[in-house]
Amino acid sequence: MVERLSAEARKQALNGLPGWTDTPGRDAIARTFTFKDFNEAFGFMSRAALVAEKSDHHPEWRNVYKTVEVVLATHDAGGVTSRDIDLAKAMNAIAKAARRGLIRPKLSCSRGATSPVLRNIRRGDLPRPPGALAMATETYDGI
Ligand code: H2B
Repeated sequence: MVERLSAEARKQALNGLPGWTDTPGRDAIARTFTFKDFNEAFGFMSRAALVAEKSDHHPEWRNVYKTVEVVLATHDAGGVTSRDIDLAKAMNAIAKAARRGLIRPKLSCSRGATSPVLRNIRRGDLPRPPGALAMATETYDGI
């Protein structure tokens, strides 16, 4: 099991992590990311989610429009460990790429406009068998 960092080691690690701070009243670190719009924020979250799942280390986070508030702690250890520092570093790198427009959901369109892809999809183009939504929900519940 991975060990909690000492106060000194955590301080040192935070020095190399722009934007991240201690969380008052809790052994955890936090950062609020702000992006250009929802698309950019969600692109960041999608990519970060893949890293989190792959490393079996998951963030506590909250998204409102273009901001993503992240708190990292290792629940099994009851505090901040090297796993949180690694994920924080990855998130900073992903946020940089997202801001440079390198990570965006594919079907993006500016607010109020319709993308060429969506404009060309007509009612009835997409197959929608009866019960498709229920089936999708069941699949997700099963994961
Ligand atoms: N994420 C975080 N942040 N802390 C953990 O202790 C943790 C986790 N534990 N993701 C993992 C999952 C554990 O529950 C599974 C069983 O490996």
